[in-house]
Amino acid sequence: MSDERPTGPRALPGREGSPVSRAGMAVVGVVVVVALAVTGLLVRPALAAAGSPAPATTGTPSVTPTGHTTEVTVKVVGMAFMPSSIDVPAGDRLRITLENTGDQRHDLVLADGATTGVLAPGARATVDAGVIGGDLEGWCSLPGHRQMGMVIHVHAVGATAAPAPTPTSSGDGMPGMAGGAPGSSSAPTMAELQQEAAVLPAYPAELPPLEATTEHSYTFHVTEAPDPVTGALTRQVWTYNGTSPGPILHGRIGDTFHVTLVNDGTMGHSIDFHAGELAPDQPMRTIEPGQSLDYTFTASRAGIWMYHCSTMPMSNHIANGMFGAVVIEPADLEPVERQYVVVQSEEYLGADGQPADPAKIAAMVPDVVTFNGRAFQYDAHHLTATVGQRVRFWVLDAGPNLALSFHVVGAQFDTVWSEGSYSVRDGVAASGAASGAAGAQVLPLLAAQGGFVELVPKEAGHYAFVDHAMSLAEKGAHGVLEVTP
Ligand SMILES: [Cu+2]
Repeated sequence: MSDERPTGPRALPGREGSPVSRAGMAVVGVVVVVALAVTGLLVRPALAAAGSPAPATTGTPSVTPTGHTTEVTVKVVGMAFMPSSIDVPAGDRLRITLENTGDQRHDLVLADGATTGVLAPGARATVDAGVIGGDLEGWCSLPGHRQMGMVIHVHAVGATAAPAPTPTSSGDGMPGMAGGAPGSSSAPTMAELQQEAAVLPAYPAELPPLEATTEHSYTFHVTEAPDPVTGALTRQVWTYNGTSPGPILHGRIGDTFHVTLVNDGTMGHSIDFHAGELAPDQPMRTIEPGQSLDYTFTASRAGIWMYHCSTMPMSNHIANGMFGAVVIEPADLEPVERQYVVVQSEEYLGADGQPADPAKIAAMVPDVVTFNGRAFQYDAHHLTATVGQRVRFWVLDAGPNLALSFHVVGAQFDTVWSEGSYSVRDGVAASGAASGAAGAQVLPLLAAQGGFVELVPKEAGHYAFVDHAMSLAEKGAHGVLEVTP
């Protein structure tokens, strides 16, 4: 044979390759020859004239079409394409069939714009990459999937010119990535965030009252909808029941919670309650749009427990708003006059109207940091107490990434409870310091940690509560407790 070029996909070491067939497309070949004779240029116009909807020839515009087609089947394994690298003889037409063997929706988008469209689990579709004249990149365009490694590389074997440049995007910087990622927005100013917080209602920070029952039933509807960040910028927020954080649940040790999760979104979602102990396989599984699942757990330990979407990439689903808190009181907790819930989270702004920028999430440098889902909202809408009242703040760090150093300006905490135990209670240190002389200035929390603090303001005034990682407070993790006489 005169043709000794490699024709198949290049399987990764130790991994199974995909079936390849080489179709001798005589008809196409004839069309190509005619096209070259007429135009002296490329195959694409002629193919389009012949009725092919395929995209433009990729890479260098000087390849000679072979008239052959390389066909490759690509599967989904975890958050990767398999194979992730395909060798194609330069000049061959490439057709990639994507079989979505994953557990959530995926697609394959090529750098020239050709796409399979979004495929549900179990579905398959074929994308025509056109005649391959140079190397070509492809990726899954669902939010964060490309950054997780869902990238495919097409190598044009025998191409003489340099590979065609692929566009890059702002905020890019992931290895193996180039082009196609969503754009991003620059960080809003403090004034812009404060102005928006003032015109929007605040998320209710009061801890919902305990119910008489020990059995609690909820339905959580997943939504995906735009939410204003500033007067000129919106982001897409993914929620449980339309708010981020989702509903704050409140119960006692031994209570049972029944949650029906309904996915009203456009992609796979799920939920993971830290407040329960169970095998995650079924209740935490990802469900398709239109599907629902039942999740029942019994709260056997006290705490302010995070819940969140656990669909990959979790960093993106949490950063896009899918988190909330379950407050389970310690058995001997005393009543207080005021109880507030503060959940910190980070925003990594994508393009206007779009979900978070995955590259910013990976870099862990947020544009905005919020208490209860909106920057500075309790500066515009104060939390309140009166002098001498005992105020309990339940605090959760939803992340997805950064720590929280919760502090109330002008106050000291005489009670600090975190992750299962008191370090200080009514001014007595757990370590046995002198009665009434112990206190704390911050409640330190890593991502997903929670606890509560108590303070008794002695004077009227405006007590700012902040993340004492001050750059994060300046990005929005800041509010005011207004104490009146
Ligand atoms: Cu989700």
